[in-house]
Amino acid sequence: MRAMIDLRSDTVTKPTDGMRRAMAEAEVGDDVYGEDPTATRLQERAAELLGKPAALFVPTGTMANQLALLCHCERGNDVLVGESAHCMLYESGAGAAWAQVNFSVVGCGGLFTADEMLAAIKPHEYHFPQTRLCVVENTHNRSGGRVFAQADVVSIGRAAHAQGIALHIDGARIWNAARASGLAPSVLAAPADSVSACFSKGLGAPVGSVLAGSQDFIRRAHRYRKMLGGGMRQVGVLCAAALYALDHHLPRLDDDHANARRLAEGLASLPGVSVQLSSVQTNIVVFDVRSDTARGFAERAAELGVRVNAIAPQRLRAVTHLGVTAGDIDVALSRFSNLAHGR
Ligand code: TLP
Repeated sequence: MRAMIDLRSDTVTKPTDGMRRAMAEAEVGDDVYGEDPTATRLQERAAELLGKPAALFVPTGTMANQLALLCHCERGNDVLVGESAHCMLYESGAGAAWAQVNFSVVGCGGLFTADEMLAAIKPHEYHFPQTRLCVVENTHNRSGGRVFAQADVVSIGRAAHAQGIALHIDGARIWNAARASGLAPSVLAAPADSVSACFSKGLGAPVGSVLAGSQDFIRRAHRYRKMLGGGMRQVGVLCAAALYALDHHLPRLDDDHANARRLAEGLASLPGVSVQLSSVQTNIVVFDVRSDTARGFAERAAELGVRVNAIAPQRLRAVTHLGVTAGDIDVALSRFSNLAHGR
């Protein structure tokens, strides 16, 4: 039987043997009592990497983003986001349910400039929701893993702060943005008041994200985490996987980026398939199909042994990760080629 090549997401990775050993050997304690040394170590390490005074381990990127909304905003506040932002569109309405915020989309395509952000701020007049927060998603998932130009993030941060608006970076894939831009995560996060980052995507840990910010911000986030049922006990088992990922899996993200490019170039050469190659900057490839629906294409691809996600009627997403080699990409391309040629 041919092996399935799973390109649906970088969340599908399984912990490596080394990571499992690190988890098994983790020193643990009850983190609700603040007594898990591995959790403490990870939080300190993440805070340092992201250049913030404090950090909090959370189970998911969704919880990290939602804690940020809860900490920065009051009910009814306006949050400026790029098109198709994860915290607006893919968190099951949590922003409306918990922080109870209003989202306004800035610009087109997910990335935006300070001028576009300034134009979206609501007037200080009682008909309008008051803009309190801006969220930059770096890399931007839905637009194909594109990296924000750092000069834009710096200008957005300055402009937001001058208007009394906070900046949060949804850095679920900030590690990919760092490798692709050559800038340290702390530099990428510097313009922001808070930043979230995931260990369970390209870094290959089974569970876990982190939220970083000021001491006071993290103290408040810690309370909200508890309220949402995210107070965890011997969580060092999971934090050990994240620490292992930080020690071993950061530079290899370059392989994922090279594999994504290889995949994108191969897909672009197939009949009925189009890819905007300039958008392929990290480990995500968004592509369009003409002669089939995206859903139909995904179903037939799965029958041939490649899994991808349909994300719009004619649009699909493929994501490279540590479970996929350059050889797998070539196999995936030959299966896609059979599909595109109706073989
Ligand atoms: N993204 C997942 C799905 O939810 C779509 C994926 O497969 O890409 N921010 C960004 C930018 C994300 O891409 C994701 C997950 C999250 C936050 C949420 O992370 P989790 O899944 O850990 O809650």
